Amino acid sequence: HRRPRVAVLFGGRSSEHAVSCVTAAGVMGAIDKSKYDVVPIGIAKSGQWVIPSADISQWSLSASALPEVLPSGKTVTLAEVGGAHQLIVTAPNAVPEELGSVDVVFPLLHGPWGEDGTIQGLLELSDTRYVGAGVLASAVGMDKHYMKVVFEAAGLTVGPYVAVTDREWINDAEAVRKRVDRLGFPVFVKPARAGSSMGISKVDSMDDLDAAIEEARRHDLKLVIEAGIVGREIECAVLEGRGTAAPRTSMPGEIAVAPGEHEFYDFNAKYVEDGAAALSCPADIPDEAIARVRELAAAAFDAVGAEGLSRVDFFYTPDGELIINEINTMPGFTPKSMYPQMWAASGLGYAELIDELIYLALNRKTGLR
Ligand code: G1L
Repeated sequence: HRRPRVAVLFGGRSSEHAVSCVTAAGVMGAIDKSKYDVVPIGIAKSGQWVIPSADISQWSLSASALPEVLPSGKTVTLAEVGGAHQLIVTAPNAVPEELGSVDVVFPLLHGPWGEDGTIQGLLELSDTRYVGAGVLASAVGMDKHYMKVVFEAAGLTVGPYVAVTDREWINDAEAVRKRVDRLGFPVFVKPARAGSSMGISKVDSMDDLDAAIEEARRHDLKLVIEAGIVGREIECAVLEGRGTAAPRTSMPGEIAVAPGEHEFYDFNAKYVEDGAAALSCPADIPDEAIARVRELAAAAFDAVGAEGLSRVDFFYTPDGELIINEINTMPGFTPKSMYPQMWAASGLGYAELIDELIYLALNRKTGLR
């Protein structure tokens, strides 16, 4: 009875390569190695798949020393061996060696080519189990426009927004400006599909709209422009239930951004300046609001058809309304990140969380959807 083999897939071609490496180091450090046979698989910024040294100290770098995956000279491919798809490692000038069949993949990849469902599709095609959301939920979770469409259809309250396609902006920018004007200012201009907070700006007047749109368009030609919402930022961690049990929800947390520190909770606040944005969990809100956040978070998880885990973010307005901001099917996942911290505050530690995610992936019913 061999130990399940867990491949930790990390790095990638996105701007969040470094975040992924740091996260993989966290997971590699906490995963139970007496229970699992753990294989790290890196994707270099060039796109080449590499097997890094298993010594995580080599690639567990601080966020300021942005790492590249260390090439080992081996490349990894998905290939068919004896009728089954397997991950194959090839050393230069050598006969391809089987990495062995992998029982489950931990896909720690962000942004386009990672959390948009493409890696999940590759794993589906190769009949490989993986942790977390499937193709559709990953794609919906990546697209701030379709995410809102799905939330609205499920009866969740989303804030006022407009979606802007490349075609609309190029053909009739004035019509776009008019639609945005109806939202009132400030607005937040966001690429519809981009990792974390890339390309987002807060716009206080029409004078600054075009520049913000052009900035966001560097990341994605489809945009979402949202009305600014006055409210506290409340988040909730959701974990798929075992078997046919309902999704489990953590105690909600609140993002307390130090006044004047950040106009909004941006990439640096999340990943670099570790601590400029602090989580307070459980959030200091009334019990009935806590209960409602947890219900809505589970409803959002089900609305997009998520699996494994998701972090769901809300605005809690001064009149007690809960407006859903977004679902993140691949939340920050270092031991210090909000998702693991909310579970830690709810009694489930980082190592146990990883173990539970692997359990859910290994026991997922596959083949029928
Ligand atoms: F595999 C999980 F559990 F589904 C998973 C996958 C990806 C959890 C968390 C993440 N998060 C990330 O990959 C990232 C936010 C660190 C981007 Cl690199």
